[in-house]
Amino acid sequence: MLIKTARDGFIHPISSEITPQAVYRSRRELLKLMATGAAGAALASWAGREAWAQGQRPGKLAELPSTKSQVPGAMTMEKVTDYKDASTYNNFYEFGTDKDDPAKNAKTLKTSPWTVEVDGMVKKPAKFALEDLLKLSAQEERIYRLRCVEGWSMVIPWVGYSMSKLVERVEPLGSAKFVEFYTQADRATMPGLRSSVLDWPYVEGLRLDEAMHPLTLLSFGMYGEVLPNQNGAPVRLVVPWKYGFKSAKSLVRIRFTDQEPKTAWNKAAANEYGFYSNVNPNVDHPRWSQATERRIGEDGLFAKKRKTLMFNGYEAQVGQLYAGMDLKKNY
Ligand SMILES: Nc1nc2c(c(=O)[nH]1)N[C@H]1C(S)=C(S)[C@@H](COP(=O)(O)O)O[C@H]1N2
Ligand SMILES: [Mo]
Repeated sequence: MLIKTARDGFIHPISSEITPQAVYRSRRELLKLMATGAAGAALASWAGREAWAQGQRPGKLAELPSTKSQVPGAMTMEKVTDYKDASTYNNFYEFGTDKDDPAKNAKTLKTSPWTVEVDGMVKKPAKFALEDLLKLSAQEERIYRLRCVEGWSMVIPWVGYSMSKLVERVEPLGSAKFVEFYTQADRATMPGLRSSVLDWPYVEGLRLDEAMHPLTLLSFGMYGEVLPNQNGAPVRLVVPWKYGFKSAKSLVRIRFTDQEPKTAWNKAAANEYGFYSNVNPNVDHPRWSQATERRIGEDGLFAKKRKTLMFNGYEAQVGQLYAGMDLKKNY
């Protein structure tokens, strides 16, 4: 659903996921829930993994072989979201603002030939053909949670390699402090560009140390196959400890800079979407709580909302990046 804010006429999504402030359960009840939830989730996880790990790829797109990642924190044991859900419930505003728009409309995205330009404050700027980018480092499988700022989450087996591999290749200058990610903006094939809901192209950014973190994934596939168009083909970012919108889809340019990038969502509503956008249950969005989330696929009548975890559960791996920072200010 979309609403127009009176303040500035921008249109912002109001998802049906968003509920008033969570009502907290008693500590005892919570512990009980966690105990049963953990046991159930572990069993379901094995069932879910088995299904597609035993060669039962979705079978829709080209296979993208990979080996299991050894990066700490890269393989959550949680139940994998069904491919059907992961490929039909999407945010990709270039193809419309409804969750089912990208799956319906992204067929027009032309993913070949594709090049990614890497420039700015680097010793070795380069234009990579997709084929070369694919081979730059070994493809790994990573099972990451991805949580949308709207309050839903999924668990997806991505295929790709650490963004740091690409960063090392182009050799950033000492002056580079940030990385800016530009995505495809083609009016001929992306009907969503007719709307001024965002300032196109969709731009995202990371601090250089965030981009270098081993969990930051340059992704070319999911569920053992190349990315479906609606999930950001042919190459996207996946930053699992940040809200979903930081994971820019269909990348065409990566630029190193000494200035904090002006990102698409920050430009649209600076008080709602900050540069950092780390998943944080203690810092509410100005219009809704971020304390809980709904896991896509768990929508039965009795499905309980899950507690959102600090840094989306990746605190042990990434907490250090933000030591000493006020995360309420740097939202
Ligand atoms: N280019 C582009 N990238 C984007 C978006 C977008 O609208 N355009 N939406 C973001 C948001 S809000 C989310 S939650 C994730 C969704 O990724 P998924 O559809 O693969 O789950 O993509 C992010 N990347
Ligand atoms: Mo999102």
